Amino acid sequence: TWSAVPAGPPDPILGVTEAFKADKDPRKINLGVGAYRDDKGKPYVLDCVKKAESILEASQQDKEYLPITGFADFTKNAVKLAYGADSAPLKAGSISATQSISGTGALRIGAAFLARHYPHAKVVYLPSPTWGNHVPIFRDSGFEVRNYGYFNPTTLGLNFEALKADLLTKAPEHSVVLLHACAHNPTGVDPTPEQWAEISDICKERKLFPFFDMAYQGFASGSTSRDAFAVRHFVSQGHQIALCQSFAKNMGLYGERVGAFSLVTADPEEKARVDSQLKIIIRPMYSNPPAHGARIANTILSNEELYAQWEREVKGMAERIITMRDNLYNILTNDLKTPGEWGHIKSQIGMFSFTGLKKAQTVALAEKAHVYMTADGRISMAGLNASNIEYFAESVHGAVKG
Ligand code: PLP
Ligand code: TYF
Repeated sequence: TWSAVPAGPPDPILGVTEAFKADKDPRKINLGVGAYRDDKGKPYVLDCVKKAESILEASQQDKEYLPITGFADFTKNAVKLAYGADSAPLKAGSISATQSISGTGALRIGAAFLARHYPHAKVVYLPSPTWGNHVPIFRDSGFEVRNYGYFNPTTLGLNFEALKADLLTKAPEHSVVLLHACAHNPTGVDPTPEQWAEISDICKERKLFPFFDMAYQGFASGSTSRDAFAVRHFVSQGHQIALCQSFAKNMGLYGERVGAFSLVTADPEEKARVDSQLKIIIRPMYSNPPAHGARIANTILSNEELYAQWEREVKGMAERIITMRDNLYNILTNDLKTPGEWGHIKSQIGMFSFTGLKKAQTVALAEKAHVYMTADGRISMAGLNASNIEYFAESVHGAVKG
């Protein structure tokens, strides 16, 4: 029956972990997948998460199904975290929201909702480059996928002129524009607040639909409200955005699959109609989402003490990553005098650095130095720590000198 099924390629990001696992060298380093590691290189369960779990354990929850759109208290608090307690549509009761299977599931629900109900051509503009999974998510949902200029490989910074030109002159009116709310994956390059304001104006002028993917709130700057700037600015300008949230990175709840999808609507009556259609989209997909992770996240979001502790812990993760950026820059530039300009390692934001290493160099690093990263030269900064950063920098030095 399946004799005509062709073998597919491995996932470009998760395939790196497979190659890393197969490597037996004790010096090996995995900087592929974007998952936080502590300063010992170990996965990190936040203390606020452990406390929330013991509160839940003591409260003896049953295992009943959640409603189709999930745990309502959780989505309410997730939306408040993103839009801000003062958000006008939040206060007006016009934000439609549902729990989702983390950020990926939020994107899938959003794309499916737009594919069915957005009353214009299904064309989405993704930044070039973007998170690899964005392309199949939108394509599998029936969208035509196009790109807008984002990264300048020469400056290793934002190509704002190309971004503006593409949104102003190339994207047809009513195109959907995917925006990384903060900590752009894979480049680590974000627009400035002034540039965000311009992008918001362009979207308004060109009637583009802003679709935000926020997978790293708190991770970019260490402050959840600063990282929500773009989302809140667009909403303050009257944009009726779509928003995907993930609690994988900022609460370290990766495998628990905790997220939310929301849409700003015109008023509570429109919201109620959108709510009903979100249920109709989700019911045949997976009926209802898992409960445990959303209960953990809501326990933290709704408890003042745990919330304050969470903010400190997110900040701690963000700061450790920033320290690794400084250290890596210093070792390459000052100690090893590695050829090239490495300032971008410090200026880039969030989980990743887009090193500028070429594909051949990444292959050589894996084969000769047992150092693994994605082929586009992206490294997960969280994979670095005091024990491996010098070996990593020396390996990069070797790869650059050839
Ligand atoms: N969007 C972006 C840009 C991401 O980097 C990620 C995770 O790496 C996600 C969405 C979704 O991840 P998850 O489904 O684990 O929440
Ligand atoms: O490192 C990245 O960019 C992500 C990480 O189910 C990831 O691809 C891994 C697994 C997953 C979602 C995101």
